Amino acid sequence: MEISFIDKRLESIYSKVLKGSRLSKKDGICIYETHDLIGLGLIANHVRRSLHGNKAFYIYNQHLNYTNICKNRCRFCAYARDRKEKGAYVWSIDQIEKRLLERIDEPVNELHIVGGLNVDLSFEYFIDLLKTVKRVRPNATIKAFTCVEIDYLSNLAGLSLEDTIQRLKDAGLEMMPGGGAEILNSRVHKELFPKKIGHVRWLEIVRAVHKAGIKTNATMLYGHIETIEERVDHLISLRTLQDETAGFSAFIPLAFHAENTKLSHLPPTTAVDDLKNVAAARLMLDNFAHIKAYWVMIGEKLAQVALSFGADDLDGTIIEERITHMAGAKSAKGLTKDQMEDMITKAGLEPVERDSFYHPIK
Ligand code: V47
Ligand code: SF4
Repeated sequence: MEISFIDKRLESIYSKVLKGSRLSKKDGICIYETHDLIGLGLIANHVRRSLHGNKAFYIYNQHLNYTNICKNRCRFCAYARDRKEKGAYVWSIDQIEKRLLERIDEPVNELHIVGGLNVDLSFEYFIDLLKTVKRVRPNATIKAFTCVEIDYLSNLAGLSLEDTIQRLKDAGLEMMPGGGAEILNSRVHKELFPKKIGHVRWLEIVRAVHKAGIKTNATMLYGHIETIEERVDHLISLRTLQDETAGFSAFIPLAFHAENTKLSHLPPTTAVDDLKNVAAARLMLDNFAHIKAYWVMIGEKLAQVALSFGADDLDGTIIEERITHMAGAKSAKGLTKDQMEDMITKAGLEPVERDSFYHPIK
C-alpha cells in the first residue's frame, strides 16, 4: 500500500517494516516525536493486520486485589496504604473465596490477582490463596503476582527464585501479569519507586519465570517524569529479553493517572500520546504477538480507536478494577461481554473471546 506521509521520516520506518527489518532506537524516538499521527497509525495498523487480520481479542476476566497494604509506597501509586491508614484492607482466604463465589455463575476465564507487599502475610497465605482459587474456579487461568511480588515472596520464604516460582506453580500459578516494570531505568527508579526492585532485578526475575515455563506480560507506565529516550530504551530492553526467552505474551502501555498520588500536579496523558504509545509498542516490539489497549487507563472510546493504531486486544471485562480508579480513572469499573463485542464490531473488526493464552473460546 502506498502511503503519502506528512512526516517524510516515516517513509524509512515504513520501508523497514515492509521489509521485516528491525526498527532502531532512532526510529523509536521518531515514532514518539512525529506529528503525523495518521501516518504512524497506518504503519502500525499494517503490522497489526498482518499479524491478526480482522480479529480483535478480549477475555472474560476478574481482578482480585487481595491487599492494598504495601511497604513500598511508590510515588505514582494511589492504591497503597500503610497498615493503620484509613482504607487499608487485606482479604482473608475466606473473603477471597466469597468474592469468587459471588460471581461463580459468570463465565470467568482468567483471574488477575495482584496486591501490595504486606508484611503481615505469610508465604503460606499465598500458597493457600492459589490453591483456594484453583479449587473454587478450576477452569479459570490464574494470572497472578508481578515480579515485585515474586522477589518479595522469595525473600519471605527464604527460597531461591527458582524454588519460589516452582512452589507457586505447584499451587496453581499459570501466568503472570506485566506490572511492576514501570520504566526500566535507574533514574526514574530512584525518583519514583526507590523501594521497589529496579530494572536489573525485574528483568532477572522475568527471565527465571520464563525459564520455568510461565508466560508473562510486560507493561510500561508512561506519562510521568520519563523521557522519550527512556521509553524507547524500555521497549528495546523488553525486545532483547523476548529474543532470548520468547516468554512474553502481550505488552500493555499503562497511562499514568496522577490523582491522589505524590505526582498529582502532573497533567493527564493526551489522546495523541496514548495512541503513540500503542503504535510505538506495535512497531518496536516486533517479537511480541499482542499489544493491549487497556481501556481502564485510556478510556473505552480511545481504546476502540487504538484497535486501528496497533492494538489487537482490549484486555477484559475486569469487573472490579481498583488500582487506576483510586488514581482518578473515569472509565467504567467493568464492562459486559456485549459491551466489549460491540466496541470491537463497531471498529469494523471481528471480536474473538480468548483464554489467557489467546486460544479462542468456543
Ligand atoms: O504495576 C500504578 C500501574 C500496574 C498507577 O498483564 C498505575 O494483563 C497508572 O500491570 N496510574 C498494575 N498506572 C496494572 C497492570 C496490568 C493491568 C492490566 C493488564 C495487565 C496484564 C497488567 O499499574 C502497576 C503500575 O505500573 N500503576 N499506579 C497510576 N497511578
Ligand atoms: Fe506497592 Fe505496587 Fe503501589 Fe508500588 S505500585 S506502592 S509496589 S502497590
